[in-house]
This record gives sequence, structure tokens and C-alpha cells, in this order.
Amino acid sequence: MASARLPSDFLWGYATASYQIEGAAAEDGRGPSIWDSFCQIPGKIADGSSGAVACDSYHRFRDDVALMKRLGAQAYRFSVSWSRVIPLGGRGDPVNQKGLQFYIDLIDELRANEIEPLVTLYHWDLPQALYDRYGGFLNKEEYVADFVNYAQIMFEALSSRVKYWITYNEPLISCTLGYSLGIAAPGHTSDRSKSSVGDSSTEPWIVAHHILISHAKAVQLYRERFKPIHGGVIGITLNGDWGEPWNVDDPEDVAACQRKMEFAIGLFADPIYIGDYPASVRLQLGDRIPSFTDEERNLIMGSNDFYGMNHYCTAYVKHKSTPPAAEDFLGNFELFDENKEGHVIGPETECPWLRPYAPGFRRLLNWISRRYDRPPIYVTENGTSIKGENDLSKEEILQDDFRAGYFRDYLNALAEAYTFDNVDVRGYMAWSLLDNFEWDAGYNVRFGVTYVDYTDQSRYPKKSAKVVAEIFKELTARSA
Ligand code: GCO
Repeated sequence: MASARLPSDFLWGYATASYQIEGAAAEDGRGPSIWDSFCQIPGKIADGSSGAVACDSYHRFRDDVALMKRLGAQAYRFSVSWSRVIPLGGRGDPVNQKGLQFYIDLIDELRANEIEPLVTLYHWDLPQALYDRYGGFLNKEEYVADFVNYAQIMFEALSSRVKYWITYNEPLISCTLGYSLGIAAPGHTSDRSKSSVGDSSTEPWIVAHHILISHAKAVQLYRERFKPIHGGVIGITLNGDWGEPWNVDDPEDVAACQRKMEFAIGLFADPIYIGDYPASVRLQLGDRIPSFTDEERNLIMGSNDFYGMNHYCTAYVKHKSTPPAAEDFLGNFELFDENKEGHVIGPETECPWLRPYAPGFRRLLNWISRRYDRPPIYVTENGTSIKGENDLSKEEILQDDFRAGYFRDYLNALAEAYTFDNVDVRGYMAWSLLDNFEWDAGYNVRFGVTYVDYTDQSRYPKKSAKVVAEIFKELTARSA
């Protein structure tokens, strides 16, 4: 059998996000985001930290681009801090030229080093002012108009330099962790925290609905005004972990796996590719999830030039026979590390939810490709933490064989999906270039191929950085 390969023009590189690496939170006119505020709430961040300094990439971006160049990366996916560009976020609020200039300089530096920029407009850091004014995503008219205004400012400033645009990163997290469970900003919770505002049985789904509309409106604007002049593609990035049935012989567990994908991925991708929410989602949520007007449906349908895929791990899925509670956003199933036979899906990492299982990556690529009629796919994040990594010495951390092995397995699975399954995958961005601020886990969890010494911000590539470059060299050479 021929060996698995990737096309010679395959685009690979690294991903980061503004709040996780930039720091300089109060510099050059940046306004606060919901993450700046969330980090101040006692108990929300495991080590009590914040992204105020993070990796200081705002000041060190030229070094970080040089680092990527040395690592052989061809592409860099980063996100824009909305409140750096529009400190108060809204239409009519002043634009901060210094903030905008930072992204122009970053992109020029990337281009000078022949690294392709992929720009994410929203990676979780909503301007705090928009949450204060009208609850952020909850207000359809205000929010959609403000997001489109922000997108327009970014398109105007960067479209001649940027060919890959991502509207949102993992909107599901904003809905569920941000507007229900309260473990991500803005921590807008109700039932479960017993201390706050809102209705978690409806609000996550209202948020999802409004995000979809704003995504589609920004895409429409890009296609009408910027794409004809500059070319370029635009899409949304969705997270989805794979599910294997807890008991393969139980049709209910098999069906629960399907429901899990539909909840995580279909919630956004079905309206975009098929024209409505999945039937399973409608069945469970009823009228707790809004309906689309015909105009909205037509706007959203077809609003992806490519599918942005974030993927990390697999879990066993078991059907839950008790009806889900109103605030149960996952659907009626439970997740396990071990199946009925006691087989463990994959080794432990530093994140309880993250169990590596590379075949799950290949299967999910196939699932997306089949369900959505073979869209071009860019893997916009994939990577792993390592159990206990943060407790090791620097020398030990640099020998990250576990992470190197993870990338080897996952990249082979990716190449198999391309070579043998006819999946149209065109790019891959490893998470992450640097160890960084891992949201509610703070700096305890490291996801980088580069070790960051936070005492002096020095960077040291780990073994995995070398391995990733080697694997891509091998896989793409087979196509030459
Ligand atoms: C996400 C975010 C990243 C995380 C990464 C590791 O996908 O959750 O996009 O910002 O840091 O996933 O948890």
C-alpha cells in the first residue's frame, strides 16, 4: 500500500491567541476585555494569574516571528484583540491607531519572513464595554452591528496583506463555558453559580444564534467588498472532540456519539452547510434555541469558504437515559475515559478532558467531510499538554517526547485522511507556538512547542518543535 502523504503545497504552522500571549494589557490605549475582568474574580483562575503580561508577545513579536522562521513554519494563526483596536468596542467608539498598527507590523514582519498570516477576529476576548452596555452576545441588534463594524475595520486595514480570515474561534465555548458554566469569561452564569444573572437554559443558545448571524454578516461584507479586490478566504473555527461508543454493541451509545458531534459541531456547522440546527439539537432544546428567519437562514447558509477545525482528543460516550436537565448543554450522554471492557482511550495529560487518540482525529475528519460535502478543511488547532510538565526542570521540559509522539501520531492520521479517505485538508496549525496563559488553568498548563521561562520571557524550543518540522518535511516530500 502507498504510504500516507500530504500535498506539497500543504500549509503548516503554529497557532496562538491574543489574550494568551500578547500581554501589554493596559498599554498603548488597549481597553479591557472580558478576560481582564474575569481574571480578577477570586477563584476563577487556578493560579490566580491573568494575561496581563503573558508571553509579552506584544513587545517581542519580531523575536517570535524569527523563532517561527527557525522552526520552519510556513503559516501563523493569531487573533486580534478587539479592545486593542477599538478600546470600547462599538460603532462610533474611537479606533486606536496604535493597536491597529501592532497588527499591521506583525503581518509585515510575517510576510517579510515568508510566513502566511491567518487572522482570527474573535478568540474569546470581547471588549468589556460591550458586555457592560448590553450583555455582549445577548443583544442581537447591537452585538451583530458592533461585530460587523469591527470586522470591517480589520478588513479595511489588513485585507491587502491577509488571505485567510477566521471570524470566530470555538464559539461553543463562549456559549457554554461563558454563558452557562461560568468557567470562562464573562462568567455570565445563573443556575449553577446561584450568584449571578441570566437564564442558562436559554442564553447559551441565544448566544450561539447571534454569533452565527454576526459571523455570516461579516462574511457577506468580506465577500462583497474585499474578496473581489484582494482574493482571500473566510470561515469559522469550531471545536470538536471525537466520541467512541462506551459499548459498541449498544445502539444507544452509538447514537449518543452522533448526538455529541451534532451538539458540538452541528450546532454551528449545520446552519452553515445544511441550513438549520441539527434535528437532535432541536429535539432536546425545543424553543429554547431561537429559529432563523428566512433571511437569516439564507445569509448563514454557505457562509464558509473553508472549515476551521480545532481538535484535541477522544472520549467514550455513553447514552444517558434520564432526560437532560434544562441547563444540560451537552445533550443526554456522559463522557468516560474507559469503555465497558475497561479499555482506556488514551494516556492522561495535564487536562482532564484531553486524552490523545489519533484514530479519532482521522474519523472526525471523515465525519466532517461526509456530513458537509467535502469542504476544504484547515486544522486551526491541535496539540497536547503533558501530565506534570510544569513540575519538571527546564531541561526535562525540553525533552517533550510525549508531545512529539502526539504530533507524530496525529499528523500521520491527518495524512491518512488526506491520502486514503479523500478528505480535502489543506492546512494544519499546531497549538501552540509558545507555552502561554491557558485560560482558567493559568500558567500551570503548558501547550507550547516552545518553553517560555516567565521570569525573563526567554524562549527555548522543545524537542517537539523539531519533530513537527521533520514530519511535515517527510509527509509533503512524498508528494513531490
Ligand atoms: C481552545 C482554545 C485555545 C486553548 C487550547 C488548549 O481551543 O480551547 O482555542 O485557546 O488554549 O485549546 O486548551
